[in-house]
Amino acid sequence: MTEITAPKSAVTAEQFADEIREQLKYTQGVTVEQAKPADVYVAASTAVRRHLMDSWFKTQADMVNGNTKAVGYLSAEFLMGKQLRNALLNAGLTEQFNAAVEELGFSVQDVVDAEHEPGLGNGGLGRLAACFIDSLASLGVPAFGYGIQYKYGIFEQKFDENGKQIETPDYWLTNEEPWGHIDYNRDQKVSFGGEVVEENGKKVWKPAWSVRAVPVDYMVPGYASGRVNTLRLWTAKSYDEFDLLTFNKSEYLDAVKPQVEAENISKILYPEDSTPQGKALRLEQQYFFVSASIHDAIRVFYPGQDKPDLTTFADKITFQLNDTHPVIGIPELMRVLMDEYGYDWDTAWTVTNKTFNYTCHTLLPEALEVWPSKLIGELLPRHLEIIEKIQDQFAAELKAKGVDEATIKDMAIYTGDSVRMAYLATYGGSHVNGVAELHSQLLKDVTLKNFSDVYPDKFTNVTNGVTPRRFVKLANPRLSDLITEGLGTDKWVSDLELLKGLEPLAADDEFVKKFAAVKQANKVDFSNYAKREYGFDIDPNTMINTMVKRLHEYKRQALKILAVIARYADIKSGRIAADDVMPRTIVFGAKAAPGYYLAKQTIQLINNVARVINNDPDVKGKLNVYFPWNYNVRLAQHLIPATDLDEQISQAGKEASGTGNMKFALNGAMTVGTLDGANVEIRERVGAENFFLFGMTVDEVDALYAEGYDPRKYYEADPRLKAAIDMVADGTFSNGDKTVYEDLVHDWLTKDWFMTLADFGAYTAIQSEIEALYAQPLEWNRKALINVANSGYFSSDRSMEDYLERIWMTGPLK
Ligand code: GLG
Repeated sequence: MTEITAPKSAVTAEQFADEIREQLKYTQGVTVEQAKPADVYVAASTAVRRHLMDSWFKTQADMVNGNTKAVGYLSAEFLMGKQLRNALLNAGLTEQFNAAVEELGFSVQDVVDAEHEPGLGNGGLGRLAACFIDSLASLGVPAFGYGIQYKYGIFEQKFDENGKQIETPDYWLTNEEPWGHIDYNRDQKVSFGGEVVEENGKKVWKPAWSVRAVPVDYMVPGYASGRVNTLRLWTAKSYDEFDLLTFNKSEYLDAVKPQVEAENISKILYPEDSTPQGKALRLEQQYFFVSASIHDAIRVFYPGQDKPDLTTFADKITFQLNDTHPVIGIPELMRVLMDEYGYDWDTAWTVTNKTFNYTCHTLLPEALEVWPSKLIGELLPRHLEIIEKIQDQFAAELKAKGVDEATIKDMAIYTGDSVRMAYLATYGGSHVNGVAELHSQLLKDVTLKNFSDVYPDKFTNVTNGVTPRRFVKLANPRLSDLITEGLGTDKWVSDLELLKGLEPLAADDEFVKKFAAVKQANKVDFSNYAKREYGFDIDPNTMINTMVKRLHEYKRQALKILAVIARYADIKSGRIAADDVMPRTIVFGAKAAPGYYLAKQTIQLINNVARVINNDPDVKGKLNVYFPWNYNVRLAQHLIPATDLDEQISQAGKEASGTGNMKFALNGAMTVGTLDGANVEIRERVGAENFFLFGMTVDEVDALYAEGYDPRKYYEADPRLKAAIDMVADGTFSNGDKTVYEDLVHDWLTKDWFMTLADFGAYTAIQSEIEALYAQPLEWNRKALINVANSGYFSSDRSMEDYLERIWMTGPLK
């Protein structure tokens, strides 16, 4: 007997069809006959939302009336992915929806496809935020996600005829968007600029301009918890929409200028910040959403109170700073407490310090934000004063602790010229955490060493996780059914450690064969999807070998493509007979930051390697490379379940955690990877014999830097590496034009900052191990199944439990 615990609504398919009809008729004003799939999508989404409404109200009421501290997750990014399927799952309406849509004469696929994915994030950090709020709702923990409803999210990526990345705006809000509810009546005023004056011995900020922050609320339904939390994304509006006087002088564009300026704040995710205007806009965005969120929390938790007792604020809500973007919240809460509510400095500091915690997501020093003081002074003069005072207090505290002058200077939050947001966050909040064990250790040993020496108790680790709802249950229904069959229960969806129960089944050949059949069917599905969406002809009978993540030098897509080229050269030169080659399809997915030259060159190279190889009859069916453009959550959900081999090949000590690695392991892919980020913990859990490890360790990397790294040495010493780089240089992948990849080749041979060349030998050596195992499907799948069985730890539910226990000190609603 299989135990089924998934949510299931009592509503029948017929009733749900009626609800859709009613929405179509009374809200959207179309008949079923006139309706397009996009209309049905809106109607069905609205209908599901209605089913979640009571739980949403109850969760909010229990949160405010109960005594459970809430979590406010402050994040510049929430990379949510599509909403409809997830909402249906949590409302227990999936089957009813499928049947109802067909009854209405539509294809489920068409209706689901009508949803445009909100791309309100870049990559790992934004997707992590989305997983976390899903888990908090599923655990029944009261929480808000607070961020920005960007009008344009991450750019839509296309490739031109030369394989270059083209960025186009992502108009995700052009059609009706049924999930976000804009609430004009709960707006907040956010001010900028101006000056600080003294009035009756008190500092008073006289801002020069203000924007109206209007919340757009997204429901965050929990799985089987009966709870629905809120993702509150702020949109910027102007107080003076339109200047009639100016307009009547026929200065039409000037008449809407204030509106345009205000709305720019929530216009786009990460505006280009190489110009001073761009920098200012980013800081405006950060302050905008953080200030609105702090005031919102006061409104929510002290309803109707003119003189709330904000000394209890940290008992009502704890704010998690997702990276440095929201760190301006620290001086903002100080300002609110002192200037708006009249508390003294010390009281304000105690409350602020207790309220905030900081998660660092990087080890690259350039990714820790530093703002010019001048800019802060212009936009937020009162905050700069507060930061200066925080610095004075901090320096005095360090001195009292016996820290020497030079170290105090090193640790400065405010240096005179600039403000280091990571330092402000570390000092201003109660806890700092890294996102995987290795990363947290390196934060303590290197990046924030001085801080960890003085404040060791602040530092902790929480290893990242991913939500099993979206990334297994929704993305991989076949595997989900097999897991449920194997475990005799579907409880694993909310208690992922139960996957451990699959481990004995790895010894059962029949079960392993079923597992292999699931993978094969997923590969066929993906092949069809890739054909439909991209026109690719992917052979599902080849190994699907995937590398998907942002394009960055440290992640080393270059290592992968050089290995592909070397293999191509092997076949072309006859070093390996084509018949001896194990057929592989390599799939890349990656966006490069628009201003990141070498990353864009790498994209162009991958596309052109794909073009040359895929059109070469000598390697046909043996080696294929595909690069579906615009990698996003949707594509991830199709590709991850179909992948045999996943690449996590960053230089050791550079990838803070990685979360793709977790999604692949959970979906039964094998990983080839370095000892970096969460790879370390994945390997520990699944067993060294079930993970393809290669490459230098952090210590080896450091030693090589210290000794003086010369990439050319590796080029000269390894004929296969040399052949591959020479092919890039000689125009093989640029129609004979040797200039196209000149800069890339030059960088590899002279700098190679992330030691791609040094790891090339180890990386290509492990390929024979990989291919030997893949040639034994039963053994491969046995190991892949063991990966699934031991990846339960990487549920974001577990991450949330760790945060609750180590940092937030709160729990589920009673
Ligand atoms: C990061 C890191 C990733 C990490 C993710 C979530 O680069 O290694 O998995 O955050 O913590 N800046 C990022 O996107």
